[in-house]
Amino acid sequence: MDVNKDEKLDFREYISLLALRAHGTIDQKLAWTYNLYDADNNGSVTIHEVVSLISVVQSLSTSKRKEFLSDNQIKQLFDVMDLDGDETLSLDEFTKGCKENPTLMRIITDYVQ
Ligand SMILES: [Ca+2]
Ligand SMILES: [Ca+2]
Repeated sequence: MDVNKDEKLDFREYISLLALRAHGTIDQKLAWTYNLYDADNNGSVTIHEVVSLISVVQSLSTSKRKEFLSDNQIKQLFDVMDLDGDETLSLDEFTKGCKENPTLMRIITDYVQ
């Protein structure tokens, strides 16, 4: 995954992804995934960032195993995770939301499983 936003997966990113997949804890994986969702790196994740990342992942996906979500379903999941209702997800909300919802966790962390 393209951590440094240069639109290609460089060797270092690839190695860190492999290491994470092999040795990362759930919290590390979720923190890494959260950074991926935070496209503008401002430390919070908006519904637009979630929708755009999930659509990219879904459009790239060729696997039948992956689940496809409509924008509306994504919005519902987002609202469930947004505990304080400020329309953005903090890392804490993101981590909690994923842990409490195994289906969501599977969709959201699919790249790091
Ligand atoms: Ca952001
Ligand atoms: Ca929030």
